[in-house]
Amino acid sequence: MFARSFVRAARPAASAMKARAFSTGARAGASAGFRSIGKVAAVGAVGVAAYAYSQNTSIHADSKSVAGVKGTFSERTFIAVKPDGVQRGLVAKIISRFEERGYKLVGLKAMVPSRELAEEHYADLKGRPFFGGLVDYMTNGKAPVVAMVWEGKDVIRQGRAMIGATNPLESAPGTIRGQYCQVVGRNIVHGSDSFESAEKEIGLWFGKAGELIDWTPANWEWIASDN
Ligand code: DAT
Ligand code: MG
Repeated sequence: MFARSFVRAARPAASAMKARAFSTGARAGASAGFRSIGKVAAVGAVGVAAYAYSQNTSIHADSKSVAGVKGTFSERTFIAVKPDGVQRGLVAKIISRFEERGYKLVGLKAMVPSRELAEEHYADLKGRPFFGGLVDYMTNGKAPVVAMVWEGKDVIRQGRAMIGATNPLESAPGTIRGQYCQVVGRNIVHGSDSFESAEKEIGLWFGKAGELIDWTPANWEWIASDN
């Protein structure tokens, strides 16, 4: 209990954190912590969980980005089921892809974003002819956006691969868009395209303290241990 409330208290608002760079020491420390989880497996499940939890808490230190540490198990990405995906009842299927891959859900909420949030989220597309329509469809309230943060090894790049190409007609079969979509304007899901985008997007959508939950899956060593 104490550890949990300590984490909450120690975690600054995401918007404040996103501008901060990590120190090399913090980066190395966090990644070393996750790598060594396998070494303590012999201590027993309780010991592993306690050890992993204490390591997880360290990734929320003031020196750390909301997108975790790039290239480690703490890397995080922002994934969103857009209103068309929610209307079509595909939320569970999209969550399952990430869950079954062994990625960890650390943030989840349904919301109708403000125009301001949607415009900032898609700021790189401002000036494109479809920008107004894109913002309208994301914000009109005909269905919410289901916003998520997923955590795990290489999750930003892997998330993009799992989602597929922007234009569903070019998305590989078996990707989310390649399986469920036909049109670029209704491609049902968003995923951060880089570490910098993940930092920005997680900060935008999960900017309040306490919105991201740190936890350790009970089967963690079966997903993350190496030989
Ligand atoms: P992605 O969502 O794969 O990162 P993006 O960042 O280029 O792709 O564009 C964001 C969203 O904007 C995209 O998922 C759907 C919409 N969009 C992109 N290009 C479009 C186009 N030519 N016409 C209509 N909507 C488009
Ligand atoms: Mg994009």
